[in-house]
Amino acid sequence: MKEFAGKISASMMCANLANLKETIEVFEKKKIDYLHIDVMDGEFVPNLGLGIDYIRGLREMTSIPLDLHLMINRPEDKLEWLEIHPGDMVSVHIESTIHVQRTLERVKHYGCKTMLAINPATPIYSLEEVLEYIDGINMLMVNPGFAGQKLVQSCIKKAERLEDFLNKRGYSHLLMEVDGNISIDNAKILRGIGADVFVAGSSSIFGGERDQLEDRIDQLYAMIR
Ligand code: S6P
Ligand code: MG
Repeated sequence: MKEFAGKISASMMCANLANLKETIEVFEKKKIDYLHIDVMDGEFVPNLGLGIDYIRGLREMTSIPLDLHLMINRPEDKLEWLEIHPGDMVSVHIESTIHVQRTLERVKHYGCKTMLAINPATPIYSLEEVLEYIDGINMLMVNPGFAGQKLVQSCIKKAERLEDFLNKRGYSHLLMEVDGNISIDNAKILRGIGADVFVAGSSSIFGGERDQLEDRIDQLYAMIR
């Protein structure tokens, strides 16, 4: 178990646009740590997702930092479109570019947290040569592209192996973010393993009626702190 409090990154692709402002007000009241923005290009994943104008609009509504999850090919060419802030977190996928180390250096240049995302089938040993360039790993617990999927069961054991891998190499300080089907139960298991940042979507905070949002946030925080 980590010594610091687990963080919630609220998955904005699960938020209803019709009442976005109220949702953000609840997030501010509850001190949600990050807004998770799934940026998708229809190439790296079979879906299109939250883009530049949406990000700009959110920045006008709130100063909650963004957790930009880039599910796009060749992210290194598109970073400057995103107007990244120093307090943000940015995940690039190891599978999305040939030039992973170069891309991580470019992300770091913005002063944000530099995260490397890995798909369920990507082996942990592929992180070996880039540990010194990152602030954390975003472990996909589903094959990315869609909300509402079921966790790939082998990813729980993989999270255990990742924690062990980092500890053995002296990198236990790196953040472990978990993304996909993070229900209250899965959050509890993953917190026990050592996860730090929990992407909260339809499996947790957005799973019920609108008036349950605050309660659901409280339940999730209770599980990860
Ligand atoms: C998946 C994406 C995620 C989803 C999240 C939604 O492609 O990277 O960030 O937004 O999985 O949450 P849930 O609880 O519906 O899986
Ligand atoms: Mg995501």
